Amino acid sequence: MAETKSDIHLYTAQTPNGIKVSMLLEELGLPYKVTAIEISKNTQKEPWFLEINPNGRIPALTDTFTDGSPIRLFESGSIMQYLVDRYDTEHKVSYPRGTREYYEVNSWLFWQMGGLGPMQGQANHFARYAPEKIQYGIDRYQNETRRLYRVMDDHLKKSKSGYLVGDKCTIADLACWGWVAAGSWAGISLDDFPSLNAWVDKIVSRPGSEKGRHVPSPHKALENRHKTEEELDKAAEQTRAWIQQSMKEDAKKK
Ligand SMILES: N[C@@H](CCC(=O)N[C@@H](CS)C(=O)NCC(=O)O)C(=O)O
Repeated sequence: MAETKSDIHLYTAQTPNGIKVSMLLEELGLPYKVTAIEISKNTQKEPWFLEINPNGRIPALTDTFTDGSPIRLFESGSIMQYLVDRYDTEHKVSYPRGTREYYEVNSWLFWQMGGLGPMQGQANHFARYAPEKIQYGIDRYQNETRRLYRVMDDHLKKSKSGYLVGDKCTIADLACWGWVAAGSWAGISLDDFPSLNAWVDKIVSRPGSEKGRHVPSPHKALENRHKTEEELDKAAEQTRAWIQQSMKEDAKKK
């Protein structure tokens, strides 16, 4: 794609899916505008937002496309692919299309989008947001998330660079990072996954990722590692109330 003047506008919130995109934008050193979406106020369900993302979830991104007209993007993985395709011409955090590494990055990116994110999201739901503790749901999703962490840990153990693909940090690492960093929120400790633990620190030590993780507000997930289950449950109270309310409203819609 031809390089044209960028006009990137990110609609986001402080969540694992949101910070993927701001971490990438900072890694690429791209200028961008940010609108913080208050998901607890359902701003993501307002008509103007649905025009950008019909699915009513963050992150979403708009830009001026190469043909000069607006483009609207949703789904964090697709946003990341767009940004590197169009702007990472020096392949700072991507590999050239058609190379072996390009497809390996895709494998991990899809693994995150189809596995890690949804499974850990459900672990969060059953462990923190369900109105009652349903042990079957908690076990099912925590065990599945733990299995996915083990897959990643085993892979990283063998990686010479300490990154998921090849010799550099890529969008595969950036897509997974916010989720793994928030493991304790889902009730999963990284103590059993030494390579994964080291990888979490390795990504934070990158100035771009470090800056991007604090968009649109400070990232606090790493601090949760030192909190007790009771403290985490207490911290989930407000979100739990919003999620329950939001689910009721969705269920009423035909
Ligand atoms: N697969 C989507 C998931 C997006 C998503 O679930 N976003 C959450 C925050 S992490 C959200 O907007 N939740 C608000 C809601 O469900 O209304 C992506 O990767 O972009």
